[in-house]
Amino acid sequence: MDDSSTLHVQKHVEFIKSLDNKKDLESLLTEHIRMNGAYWGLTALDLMGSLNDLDQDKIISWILQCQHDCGGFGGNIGHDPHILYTLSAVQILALYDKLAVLDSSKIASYITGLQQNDGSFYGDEWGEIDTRFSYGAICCLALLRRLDAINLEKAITYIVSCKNFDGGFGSTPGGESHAGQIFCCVAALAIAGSLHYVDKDLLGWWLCERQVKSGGLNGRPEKLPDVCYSWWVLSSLAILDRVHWIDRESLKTFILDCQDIENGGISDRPDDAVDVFHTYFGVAGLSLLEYPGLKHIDPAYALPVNVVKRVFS
Ligand code: GRG
Repeated sequence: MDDSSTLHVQKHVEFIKSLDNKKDLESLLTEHIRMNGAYWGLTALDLMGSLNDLDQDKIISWILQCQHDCGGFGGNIGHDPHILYTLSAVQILALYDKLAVLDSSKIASYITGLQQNDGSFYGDEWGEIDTRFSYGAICCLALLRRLDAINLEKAITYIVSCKNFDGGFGSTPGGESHAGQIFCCVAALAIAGSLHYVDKDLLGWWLCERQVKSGGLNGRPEKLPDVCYSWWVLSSLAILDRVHWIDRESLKTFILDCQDIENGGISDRPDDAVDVFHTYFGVAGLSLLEYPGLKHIDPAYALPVNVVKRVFS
C-alpha cells in the first residue's frame, strides 16, 4: 500500500508534541504568535484523540499569564493583546472544558471596546479593521455566552457590507473575495443566526471553483492550491451545506500527499516543509471530509463538535 494513502496520525501527534519545548530559529520567529500556534496544535491533537498528551495545567497557567489587565490576551507572555490571540486563548480553554477559570466580563469588555460605530472591529488598540476581527469578536463572545456585550446588529451589517458581486466577502467593503475572509464572514453570520444574508448557490459555486486539477483548493482565482484552504473553503461549504459540490476524494488525496510520512506534519503543497498551521488545517479538512478515526469539527467555531456541544449544553 502506498504510504501516503492513509493519515499517519501517530507521526503527526509526535510532530505537534515535539514543538512544545523547541528552542530553534522557527520557534523564535513565531514566538509572538504562540497563542495561535497553541490553538492550531492542540485542536489538531484533540481531533486525533490525543489532547491529553500535553500537560494541561502548564498550558492553562501559561495562557493566563498572557492576559492583560484590559482583558485581552497576547500572543505570548509580555506581548501586546489582540482580538485574535484572545479568541485562541478562549478556544483552548473550551477544548479543556476550563472556560470557568476566565473572567468573561473582563474579556467581553475588552471586545466591546474594539467595536466601531459602523459595526466593524479593531484587532487591537492600533486600529486595523478586518472581517477577521469581526469573526474573532463574534466567535469569542458566543463561546463566552456574552454576545450581548456588542452591537450584534451593527456587526452583522458591517460584515454584509463586505459582500461582493461574486457572492464572496473581503476584508473590508470593496475588498477582493478571498476564501479566508469568506470563512470569517460566513462563520460569523452562521454563529449570529444571519446566514440568510449569504447567496448560498452563488457563493457555493465560487467556492467549489477553488478546486484545481491536483484536487487541492486555492483561496482565489488563478492562485496555487494550499492545504490551509481545505479548511477555509471546505468549512464555508460545510456551513452552506454544499461540501458535496467538490470532488472530496481528490481533495483527500491532495491533503494526504502533503504529509511528511517520516517525521510527521503536513505542508502547504506536496514536498514542501511542514508546519503546525498546515498540519492543523490539513487534519481539520480531513475531519470535515469525515476521515475515519478523526473527531468531527464544527465548521463555524473551528472546534471539535463535542466541545461546542459541551459549551452550549
Ligand atoms: C479560528 C480557524 C480560526 C480562524 C480565526 C485568523 C482568522 C480567524 C482567519 C484568517 C482568515 C484568512 C485571511 C486566511 C488566509 C490565510 C492565508 C493563507 C493568506 C495568504 O494570502 P495570500 O494572498 O495567498 O498570500 P494566496 O493563496 O491568495 O496566494
